[in-house]
Amino acid sequence: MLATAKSGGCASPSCGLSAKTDDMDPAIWEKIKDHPCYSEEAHHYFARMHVAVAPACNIQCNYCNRKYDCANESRPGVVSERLTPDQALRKVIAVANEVPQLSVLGIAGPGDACYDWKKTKATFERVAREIPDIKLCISTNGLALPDHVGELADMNVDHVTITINMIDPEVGAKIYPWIFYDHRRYTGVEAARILHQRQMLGLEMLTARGILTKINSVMIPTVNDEHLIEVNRWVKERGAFLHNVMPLISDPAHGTYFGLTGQRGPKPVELKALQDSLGGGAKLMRHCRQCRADAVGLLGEDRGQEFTLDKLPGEVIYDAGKREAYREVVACERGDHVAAKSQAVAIVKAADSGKSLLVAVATKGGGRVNEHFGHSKEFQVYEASPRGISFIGHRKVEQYCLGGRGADATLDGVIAALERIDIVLCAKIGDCPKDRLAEAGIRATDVYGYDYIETAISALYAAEFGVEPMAATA
Ligand code: CLF
Ligand code: SF4
Repeated sequence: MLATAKSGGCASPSCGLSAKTDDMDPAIWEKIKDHPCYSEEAHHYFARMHVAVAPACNIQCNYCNRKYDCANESRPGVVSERLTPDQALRKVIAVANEVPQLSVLGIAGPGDACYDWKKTKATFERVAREIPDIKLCISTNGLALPDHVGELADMNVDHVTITINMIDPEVGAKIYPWIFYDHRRYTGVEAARILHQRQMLGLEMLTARGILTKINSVMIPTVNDEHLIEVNRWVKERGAFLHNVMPLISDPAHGTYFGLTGQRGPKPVELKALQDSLGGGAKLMRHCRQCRADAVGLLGEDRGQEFTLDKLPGEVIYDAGKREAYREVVACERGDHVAAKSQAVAIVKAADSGKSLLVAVATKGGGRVNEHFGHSKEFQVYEASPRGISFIGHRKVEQYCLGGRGADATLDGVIAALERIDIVLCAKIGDCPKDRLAEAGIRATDVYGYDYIETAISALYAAEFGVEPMAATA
């Protein structure tokens, strides 16, 4: 069931261990342990789905074109179809029956989930009746949020994302040309000031009710990049649980104001530098995939096209069996993974080499090196250093090998995306791509195929810097 686990049964002494840190409140751990966005560890095991029930929006962002997904939570790309709450319920049940990893239902547009409130609420109520253990999650620009915090709490919505790009209305005026609030349209600094006040009020109300809040910020070079350090401080002071700084995606083809005026997005190295400088603020999320408003699956995979309305059965009845069985397997696998990870981190720290390694990993989930190089659509990037082993992001690529054949031009793109990576870990790689990577100064190996990612990295680090390697985890 867990494609990545090596056995079905569980006889492991570490079964039941978790990545909960000693200082984490158990109630908070309960809320995040299966949420792929709120827990980096959970994103190896659990999936989210978005239902595009909320098309209307009450503001204009300069990085958004209404024909495209909400940039609050999604990369630009048209939503395949908008759904009514009844259609959404049918889709959620169909996905829950087929995708046992499903743990979260999110509403992230394509407009604003709080502004298009009736549809958001109706969808959550229907789904919660049928699948009571699914986590409910929304994303909003915050303008209408304070009007609905009470109802969100009543519906047990434990996770809310607010996109906050500024705390200074002068900066905001460069991002938001207008808002529609209290039956009126506002523009310029006045619009940004109202939006800012409503965002802060909403955040404080959520914090007061114990609802976990994640702040998404779009990093826009020369507009709000340095300003996001201030934003980070403000949201932390108001109880934000996570801060997710995402790169602006800007392309003239998307028809957005920023795209058409040539505003560029940040380079990966600029994004990393900003994220690193936010070390002292709210906890940082680095594994966001800027998903579509109709995404389905593990973060980094999109199975949405398997579940379009025309492919859904006319009638669906929820079968809890698959999800329950999957959770039992994951509980075991995860315990093993946590134990292996802590051993791996100890080895890297003990090496005390003063060196770092940037490692790109081909994985299809489960926290293991378990994807072929040529089948990867993204690589997860880890840094091993005297501080331990950290997940620092991902690199999206075009799949190099299709139907058993690899295309040279695609491989060029993959190699370019792996710039500055020291070593690629994968389950299988052929001589041709390996040699081409080597020409670009990037090593690649499949020696650690199917090991836990951290176990593989620690063994690699040990081999690289002359310390005793740990045994591979079975
Ligand atoms: Fe969706 Fe957002 Fe909930 Fe996650 S996504 S509404 S918190 S369930 Fe996650 Fe996607 Fe990033 Fe959003 S990876 S864009 S942070
Ligand atoms: Fe677009 Fe979302 Fe901004 Fe509304 S809040 S304008 S839908 S990015």
